[in-house]
Formats: sequence, C-alpha cells, structure tokens
Amino acid sequence: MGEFSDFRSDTVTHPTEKMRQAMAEAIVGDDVLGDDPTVLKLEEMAAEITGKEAGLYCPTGTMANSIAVKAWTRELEEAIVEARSHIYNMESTHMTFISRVTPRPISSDRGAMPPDVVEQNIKKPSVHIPQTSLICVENSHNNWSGAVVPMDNLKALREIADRHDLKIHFDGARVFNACSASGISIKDYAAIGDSIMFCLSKGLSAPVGSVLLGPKDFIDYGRRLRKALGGGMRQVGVIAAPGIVALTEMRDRLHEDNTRAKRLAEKIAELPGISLDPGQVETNIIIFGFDHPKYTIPEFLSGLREEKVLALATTGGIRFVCHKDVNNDDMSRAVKAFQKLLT
Ligand code: TLP
Repeated sequence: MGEFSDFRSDTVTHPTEKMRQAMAEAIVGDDVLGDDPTVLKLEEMAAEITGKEAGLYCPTGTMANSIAVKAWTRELEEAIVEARSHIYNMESTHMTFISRVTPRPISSDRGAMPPDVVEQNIKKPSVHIPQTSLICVENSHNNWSGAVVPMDNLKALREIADRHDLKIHFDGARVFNACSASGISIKDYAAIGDSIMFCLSKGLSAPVGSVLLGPKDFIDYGRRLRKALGGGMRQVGVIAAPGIVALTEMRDRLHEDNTRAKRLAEKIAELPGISLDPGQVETNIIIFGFDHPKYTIPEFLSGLREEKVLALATTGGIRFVCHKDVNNDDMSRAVKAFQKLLT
C-alpha cells in the first residue's frame, strides 16, 4: 500500500516490471515512415484480437475517438451519442471542434439507448436538417458506473445502422472489463462497431496509448488524420512495447478489479449519505450519489484525502475506480475512512 490509496481512475496504474523491461529493450524505428517494428506488432496484435482488418496506435483514447468521428462523418452531418457518454461530455467537444458535426444526445437505460428512439432520431438531410451518419456506443459505460451495455441492445443498434446505412463507432476504452464481466468475447463486441477503440492506459496498466481499429482504408485515412492532429510520434515503439505486454498479460486479471469494485460497493452502500445499488456495479467503476448533512461532495473528498484515500467527483456523484494498484489494504483503508467520516 502506498502513501495514498488512489481510486481516482484506473489511468493511475503503474507499468509492471515486465513493461519497463519491454520499454528498455524495444526495437524502434520512425513510425511516421511506417517502420517502427514494435508499433507494427502492437497494431497487428490488436487487429487480430478484435477481428478487425487494421489498427492504429494513438497517444490517447480521445485522439482515437476524434479520428474515428472525423473519418466517418462530414460537415453538415450529425452523430448520435448517448447522453452521458465520454465522447460527448468529456473529450473537449472534438465533435464540433475537429469534425464540425452536431452530436445528438439520446437518454438511455444505463448506457443502452432505446433502439426505437435512436431510429426516430435518424435524419435524412434537407435544406434545414443535417444528415445522421454515425452512432457512437460506449461499453463498459464510464459515467453509468461502469455498466455493461447488453449485447441485445448493441445488436439492435447494429441492425438499425445497417438498415439506414450508418456507421457505428464503439468507444471501448474499457471493453476488456466488459468482456470479463459479461463473458462476451472481444471479437463479438468489436463486430458491433465499424470501428472500435480501446485504451491500453487504463486497467491494462500500460503507461500510455490507445488503439483504433477498423477497415484498412479507414485506418489508412486515420493515419493521415493522426498526423494532422499532431499524433505522428516517430520512434514510439518505446511506449508501444508495454502495450504489447498489456494485451498479452493484463486482460486476464481484469476480473479482479471488477470483483473488488463490487465488494467495495457492498461495504459502503449502507452508510448514511450514500445512494448506491451494489447490484449495479458490474465492472471496476463505482459511482454513487452523495447527500450527507455534514459534508458537500468537495468536503467529503477532502476528508477522504486526509485519510489518504483519493477519489473524484463526477456526473451523478463520486467515482471510485478499482485497478491493479489498489490492493486489499487499500480497500480496508477506504472502508475505514468512509465509516469514520460518515457514521
Ligand atoms: N476517461 C478518463 C477521464 O477522462 C474521465 C477516466 O479517468 O475515466 N472513453 C472513455 C469511456 C473514457 O473513460 C476515457 C478516459 C476516454 C475515452 C479517453 O481516454 P484518454 O484519457 O486516453 O484520452
């Protein structure tokens, strides 16, 4: 256990020893010229795992999502997004800033957008109205407390997209946590999207990077967009190397994070001021409502910090994220801090 028990995000996970070794030994080349063997290996491996034709290593999930939206849309078009989605709420408006398309937010049942409502919102263009060209889905769903979006719902959206000749982009920042919780394979999830993005830098514990996957011509164009956005990173095998370790060795342990989150949720759910249904904690993210006579959310978070426990305020309350670098001692410290402050 470190000085702080850091539940702010799974982005705080540190690279494993094997990742550090892989970084030190990485064979590199100029990736903008297409000859960094480590990056090529990572992109091929990610394509193979997801069943997509090609992959593109990106510095961040936000850039991968930005590239996907830009590649699938044109100006005067609209993209359907889930109302609490990361792509719509937490990526500094790249849809309007970079792609110059209008996001059309749809309310959902814990990340699952009702197919009939999605279909009603698909627009054919007129002199007044933008054309819908893209649907974005997210799974697991960060701001819905890491919910796993049901496969039936995703399949229904895929059918609608096919019927109306739309593309689907799948924000799978934490898709491997969803795989672990649902038992559904990554290939089955990836098949829902024309493109999919996943992050190496979250529960998989690589220090940086995300991979965007899709058809070869989409990825070729995406490579040009990545350069235009300043993401041509030269000898980037040094940071792609831990991504290979992440994909090879870290997927199988994500169930531990999911289980820990459920256990933590069960321990805090009954405390005064907290509204949380532990049954709804399916993966590694716990979001609970907070309304306590003694503290506002910022006051409670600083109380936790004094007890060496870190968490973040988010849509719908307070967020705790379980990951490889919080162990049972960190869990006990968190539960004790909750009990001390709230009872
Ligand atoms: N999410 C981060 C913060 O931005 C909130 C986190 O700590 O959870 N899609 C989803 C679903 C995400 O949760 C995130 C990051 C991203 C995309 C963007 O990834 P990065 O941070 O690599 O740009």
